[in-house]
Amino acid sequence: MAEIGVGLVGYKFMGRTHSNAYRQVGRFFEVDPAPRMRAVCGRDEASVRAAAAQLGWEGYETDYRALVGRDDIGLVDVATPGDSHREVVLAALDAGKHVLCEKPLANTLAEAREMLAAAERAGVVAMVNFNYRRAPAVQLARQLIADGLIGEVRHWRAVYLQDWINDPSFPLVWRLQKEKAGSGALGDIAAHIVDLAHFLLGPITEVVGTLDTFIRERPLETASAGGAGLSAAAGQETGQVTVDDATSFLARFASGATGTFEATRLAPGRRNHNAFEVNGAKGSISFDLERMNELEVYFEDDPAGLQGFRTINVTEAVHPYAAAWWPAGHILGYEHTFVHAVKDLLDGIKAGQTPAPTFADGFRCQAVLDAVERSAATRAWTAPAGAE
Ligand code: SOE
Repeated sequence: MAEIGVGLVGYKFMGRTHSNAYRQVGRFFEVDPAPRMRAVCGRDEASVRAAAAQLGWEGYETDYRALVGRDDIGLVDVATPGDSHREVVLAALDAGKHVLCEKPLANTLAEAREMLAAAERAGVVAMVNFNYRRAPAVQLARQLIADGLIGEVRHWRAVYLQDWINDPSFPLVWRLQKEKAGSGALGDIAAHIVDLAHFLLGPITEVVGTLDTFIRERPLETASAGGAGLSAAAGQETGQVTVDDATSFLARFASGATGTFEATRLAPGRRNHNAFEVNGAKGSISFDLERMNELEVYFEDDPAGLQGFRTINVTEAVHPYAAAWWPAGHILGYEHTFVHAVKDLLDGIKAGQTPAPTFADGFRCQAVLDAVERSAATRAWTAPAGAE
């Protein structure tokens, strides 16, 4: 069996989900090449050494340039904050490596355009990890829509609601700083529902939206506060939040459908509520990530008196990815979406064809985010820019 050396840049939340995916994928799927977990990379040597041992990497690097230069690494996985996606991805592409880059592709449209052009020149596999496409229920939703089971699609309605920064004493972490994160809820979680909209309904042609920041000042993050999520010490220095807490926008699709999007990280009780509903002429489909194994469907053609939303438990062997895991009803979780993404990535490397979402898909998402930002400033309907 062929192997491909993997180098992972970043070892926090996304680094852990990706590491788990590389460890698990060959145990549940036929993969060729199989991933060889060569090295994880991070600037702090003590932390990245510990992460390598904990997450199953053979070694570690403290400079991404050393990682991308290694002959025993053929795939570079970028799981860092958005402000380093461009430099690491360009270095990996320049070294002729295949690339998996976490979402969103970049912090700005200009960066995304440059990364897309570099990927096209490099002629390698270059994929963006919008992992929710690979929930079996989302894959089933796409099949139902593509097969015409709900007829002409008229409405897309999606929310992505979290509450992890609702406490004003939550410190000013990197996701709340524009120079590191690029944007707030817009690029972090609205990006997911934009990508899902593209996946299920196709291109978005114009948007009009708002961006709001409710908590504008937060305590600086210090070691004494125990890190992110713990109340800062009294009298601690504060800093300005420079990104949006929330965004809402309307969209028109090339298909003629209309869409509404809302994303916020200040919705108390909503831990990771990524949900969408699609209404067609002959039926509706509804998905909620917090009930990831279920898909709610409604078909107009059901017999009168028996019409109503029904819940499909998307764990049958006939459902996407499900046969690799457990018997029907033994449900999957968030981490399995990353295993599915890595499985498809490895298949793509074998075939010499980048699986969706490609960098072009990542650029298309970034263009919608950019259009929302511009429309929030002008209060006007705004078309996403093209790649040229
Ligand atoms: C934080 O909002 C976050 O970790 C996102 O960055 C991820 O993309 C999402 O899957 C879970 O929430």
